[in-house]
Amino acid sequence: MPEPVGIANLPDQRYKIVSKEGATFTIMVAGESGLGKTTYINTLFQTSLKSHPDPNQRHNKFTSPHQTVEIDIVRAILEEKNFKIRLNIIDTPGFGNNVNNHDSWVPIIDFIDDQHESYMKQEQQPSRLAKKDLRVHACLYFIRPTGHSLKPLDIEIMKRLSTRVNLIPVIAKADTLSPNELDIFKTRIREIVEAQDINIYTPPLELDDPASAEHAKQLIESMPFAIIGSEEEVETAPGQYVRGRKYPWGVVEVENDQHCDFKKLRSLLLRTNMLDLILSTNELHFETFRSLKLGAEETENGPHANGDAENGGSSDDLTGAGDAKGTTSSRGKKPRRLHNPKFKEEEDALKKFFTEQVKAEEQRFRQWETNIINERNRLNQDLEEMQSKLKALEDQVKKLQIAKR
Ligand SMILES: Nc1nc2c(ncn2[C@@H]2O[C@H](COP(=O)(O)OP(=O)(O)OP(=O)(O)O)[C@@H](O)[C@H]2O)c(=O)[nH]1
Ligand SMILES: [Mg+2]
Repeated sequence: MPEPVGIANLPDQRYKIVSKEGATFTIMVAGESGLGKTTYINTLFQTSLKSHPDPNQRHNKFTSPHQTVEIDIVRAILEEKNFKIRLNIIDTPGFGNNVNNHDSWVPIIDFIDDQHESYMKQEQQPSRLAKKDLRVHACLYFIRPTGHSLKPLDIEIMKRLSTRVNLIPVIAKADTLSPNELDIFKTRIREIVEAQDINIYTPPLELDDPASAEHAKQLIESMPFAIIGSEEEVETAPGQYVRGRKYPWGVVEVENDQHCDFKKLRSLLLRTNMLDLILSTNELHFETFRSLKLGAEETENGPHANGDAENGGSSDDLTGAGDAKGTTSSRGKKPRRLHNPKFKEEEDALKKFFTEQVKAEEQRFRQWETNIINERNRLNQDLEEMQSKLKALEDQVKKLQIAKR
């Protein structure tokens, strides 16, 4: 890396914890298409860590030539002094261009869940071999710099992400908003995040260390971070080049705190909060995933069941707690949906949809029943009127017949 990231500057204790085996750190970028996710990755590491796809190899020539088309993992080793970090950067295809946007972001959620699941399976193996760990420690969610509000799609995706990973919302292409617009936009996003109960990552305030508490406070106040990405260096003064974007009216500098929050976010990710992101992923998100999954198994098996059906079974299912107990159950293969929090969410949504449909149908049926009863009453009334008319006519006929005689 051209620039030291400062991991060696971590406080001593943290340094020891992480440096024993080095650390694995995984960052994911997600958000609508064309917001500069791939560019950001390259800006963060000041190199073309990631090449943009070849436009000629794309299936759909109508989309932007740089568009990322599949989930893409770039691996790198960060080294500083004798300190090593295995870094994984997960670039995801942007969504928001399609008619059915649902399909385009489900793979991202799946990816996150699958990594938790894969890690959980490895933990349950007796082997002490180094685990392959691609659990996402920080997910940067790119928000379009509209200056207005968050889209319902953003809210929905952020909600789902925030229950799974450390979610860090960022305002993309901050150079397209004026400082005033940016302030208003930030406030609005913070309000929506709060109102919608979206659980975004908040750096912990370590009150016993005033300097780091102050830094954390600044980071919290800057959320959502406004970022600018650029893969080029531009000239600010003769012979002086910086990362930035050149406009007719001047240059916006990526690493200038007056222009955007790029440096703050980089510091959070690669220096001050890397360890907290790693630990909270393990202690909060991974544990939530694990207990949801085991909870689902328990519910299914009953509290006393050993549930070892998967031991020799499907690779889809988890080798659950039953593995340790070593008993064999005659239970068949469990449906996977009960094991995965994502499916639980979908199941709940389906249940809600189904209940609403049933209610609507019931309502329709009641209305139809009322209409039929009304119609029957009307017809009965008509019939009675006709009958009395008929009776009157018959009486008239009788009278006439008597008169004739
Ligand atoms: N003005 C401005 N343009 C940017 C910024 N970052 C990236 N861009 C431009 O936006 C375009 C899209 O950038 P990408 O990095 O390919 O966007 P992406 O989010 O990876 O897009 P997908 O792969 O389709 O999801 C490119 O032309 C970039 O040069 C920024 O901070 N400001
Ligand atoms: Mg991309």
